[in-house]
Amino acid sequence: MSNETAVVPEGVELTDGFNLLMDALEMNGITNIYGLLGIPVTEVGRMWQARGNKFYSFRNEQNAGYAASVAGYLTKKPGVCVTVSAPGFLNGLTALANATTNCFPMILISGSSEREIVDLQQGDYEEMDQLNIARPHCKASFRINRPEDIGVAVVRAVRTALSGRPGGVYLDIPARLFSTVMSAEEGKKSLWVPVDPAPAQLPAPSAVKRAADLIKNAKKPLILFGKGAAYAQCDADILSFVEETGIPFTPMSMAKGLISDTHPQCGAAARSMILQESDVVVLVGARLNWLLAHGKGKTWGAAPKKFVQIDIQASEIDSNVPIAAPLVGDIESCVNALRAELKGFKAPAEWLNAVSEKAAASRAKLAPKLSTATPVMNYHNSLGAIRDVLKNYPDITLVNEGANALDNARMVIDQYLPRKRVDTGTWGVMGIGMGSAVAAAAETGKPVVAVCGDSAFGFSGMEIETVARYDLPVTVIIMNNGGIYRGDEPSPDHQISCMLFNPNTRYDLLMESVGGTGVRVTTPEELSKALDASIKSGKPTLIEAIIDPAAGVESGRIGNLNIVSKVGTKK
Ligand code: OXK
Ligand code: ADP
Ligand code: MG
Repeated sequence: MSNETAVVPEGVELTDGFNLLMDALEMNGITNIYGLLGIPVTEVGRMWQARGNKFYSFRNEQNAGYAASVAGYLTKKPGVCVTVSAPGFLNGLTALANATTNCFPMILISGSSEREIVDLQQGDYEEMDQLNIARPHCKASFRINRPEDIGVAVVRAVRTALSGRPGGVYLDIPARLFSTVMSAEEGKKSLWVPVDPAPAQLPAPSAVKRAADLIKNAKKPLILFGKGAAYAQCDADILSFVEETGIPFTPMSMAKGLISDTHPQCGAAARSMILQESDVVVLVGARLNWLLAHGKGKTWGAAPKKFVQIDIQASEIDSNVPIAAPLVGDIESCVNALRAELKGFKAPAEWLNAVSEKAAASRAKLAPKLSTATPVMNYHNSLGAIRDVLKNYPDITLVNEGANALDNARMVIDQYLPRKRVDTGTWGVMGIGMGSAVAAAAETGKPVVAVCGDSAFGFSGMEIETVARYDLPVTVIIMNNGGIYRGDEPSPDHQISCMLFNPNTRYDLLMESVGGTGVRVTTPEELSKALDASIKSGKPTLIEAIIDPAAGVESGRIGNLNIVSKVGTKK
């Protein structure tokens, strides 16, 4: 049988699959594992903890997986999630696919049923061909059949997750392997740490010159940062690039704070104008996908546009529109090469002034809405209150999900430091809230505030028990408008509208029931007070903010994607 190993002579010190896996993960610098335990991986959790490491135990694997992926994004090390077989694996797979889509390094490790039964489809406990099901949803899917291969498998998983474009890796471990023994000495020899698992990739000098020439000739250049730039952790180089060139910049949502939203060159509040009027756009770790209207159409205006694109993935270039100057390499190397080539260059001051003026005008226009009370709280004044409190805590991580709760918070809440915003990402996925909050608290050791729509929260709501159990400094704010998009949709006869939830749900009491603090607020003042107290307490808290059911708009800012024919809804 393929997974049997050599017979070990009597008296030789032994190790087993469980221990080798842990040795390999520890050697590779993993300290936190996120997961949900059961047959056949239960001992992974116990043994990991007994070794003095942290195991964050969740209520659903999907949330554990999101946590692992966010840990990967925040730390530039693969986040590890452990699940049981078939259903547990499938729950975790959603998060692995999401990690891969978002370019977050993550390793999903699942126990699996015995190969000989799975392969003949003879009906094992939680039988599933996990190895092949995972394959299209991640960068690589590996199965380990022999204990002496655990070392090489972990090394390959780490290198694959981190190198080039980061992403997810699946490691399949058949149940029997965990308890298969081998000589401890041979086992030790089978483990190693990869040298330089995320190698720098330098751009060709000719490509750098091509990009620099384009930028030098631009009248209205723009730098657009994506979460790849935040992930790259070369924050000081990026700030220097912006300040030396005097080019205005705007962040994609998770790149907010890579350079402070209050920086004088930040054009986030002039977004439409800069996308439309710019002539040369330097994309730094941002894809021209749906979030950027695929680089074309009215979002980008009539002015002819040339793109410089910095990305580690060569096949990303020209994905949607022609890229005039591709710069393929890692962001740190590319940005520094460009800086050297652009020495002495300054973008036209009148362009930066025009952008600053427009941004200042937009901010001034928004300001009164953020501070004006209304009979029932709305997104603007509640988020205005949150923004003002968070100004005093620039190093909290903001987690954000929902539709209106997402779009409005992205617009209203300034970010000041890199990698302090985690949101629904490339897929616009709901349910990342609690997993992300746990990971951010665990990995940064600092407070976290999660602003969630009431619908979005529901996807991972039970994890407030996880937040409370680990006593994490997490404040969850639920923007409760009683429904998806809005809470005032009329219901058909004898039915409840499919877009509504029970408006009397007491989310605050849910938190109380799991041992945290629950607060219900109806005014911006109450919200400010509760949020400030919660952050200061460092204790698990849920603030239920009652929002006007009529406050939201259909699909938030992406209503254009929600296509309905002229025929309309049949009554
Ligand atoms: C930005 N703006 C500001 C400020 N910041 N005004 C004043 N003050 C400040 N500080 C302005 C900015 O200039 C824009 O106005 C506007 O606010 C919106 O900005 P922004 O950055 O949010 O831009 P926009 O157009 O919404 O960006 C497009 C987008 C974004 C696709 C990148 O919408 C996005 O990230 N969406 C993710 C949506 C998502 O994933 N939803 C989950 C799906 S919910 P103008 O005037 O300059 O344009 C779901 O599942 O189904 O519905 C479902
Ligand atoms: P956003 O959603 O913020 O626009 P995307 O996820 O679309 O960001 O894009 C991130 C891009 O960054 C991906 O194309 C990815 O290949 C790239 N990337 C990630 N890490 C690096 C890195 N270290 N160097 C270069 N490019 C990177
Ligand atoms: Mg809602």
